[in-house]
Amino acid sequence: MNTKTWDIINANYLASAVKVSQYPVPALEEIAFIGRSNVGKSSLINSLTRRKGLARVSSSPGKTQTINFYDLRAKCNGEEELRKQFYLVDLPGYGFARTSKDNKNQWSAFIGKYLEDSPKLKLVCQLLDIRHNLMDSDLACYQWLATCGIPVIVILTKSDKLSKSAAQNQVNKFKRDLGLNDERILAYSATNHLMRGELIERIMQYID
Ligand SMILES: Nc1nc2c(ncn2[C@@H]2O[C@H](COP(=O)(O)OP(=O)(O)O)[C@@H](O)[C@H]2O)c(=O)[nH]1
Ligand SMILES: [Mg+2]
Repeated sequence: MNTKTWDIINANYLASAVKVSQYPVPALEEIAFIGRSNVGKSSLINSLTRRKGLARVSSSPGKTQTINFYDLRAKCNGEEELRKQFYLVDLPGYGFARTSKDNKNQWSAFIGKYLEDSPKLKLVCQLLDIRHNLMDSDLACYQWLATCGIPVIVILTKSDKLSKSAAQNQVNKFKRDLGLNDERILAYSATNHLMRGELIERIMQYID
């Protein structure tokens, strides 16, 4: 048996930043998570790291306006020698209801600066609620990341809220709307964690 199986064995909150000088040192490779407020980003981070209280789960959207860095360690097939360390980066949510145009511009400038100043960013996971339709701001965000030349994986969250067939229909719809192949999309539930292993494998492909 020589199939590689990765697991995340350690996760710690490192820092919250609003400017480059507050980013953690040393710069490690990064995987970032982005999505609309309330999409389930904190829940996904907690599920992925198996740390219930690592990222704050909130029912009042739009609170996180900092870039949060977590230090992650992964191990392959339980072997000591096959270990990787990288940062998981939690980006502030976009598109919440009462956002003014100024706020939107601020958000793009803030995230844009992060993308520019992060040469070690390897992958962005864009989260979309599996029950919803693609909104203009989702598409704009996806296209913007693509223009920046950053690999993007789309994670459809809260898949437990739909039946299996309804969930598959939504996967197909988002695939069509965004022009994605199967490697670029995944339905996830932070409630049952079923696709946790699969998501970790996909993420680890981007870490050297
Ligand atoms: N059923 C279900 N609810 C979820 C899931 N992920 C998040 N939620 C709920 O959605 C709400 C927002 O989640 P949160 O992680 O705070 O979203 P964030 O604002 O994107 O960080 C909370 O009430 C969560 O309990 C999921 O996979 N399944
Ligand atoms: Mg959150």
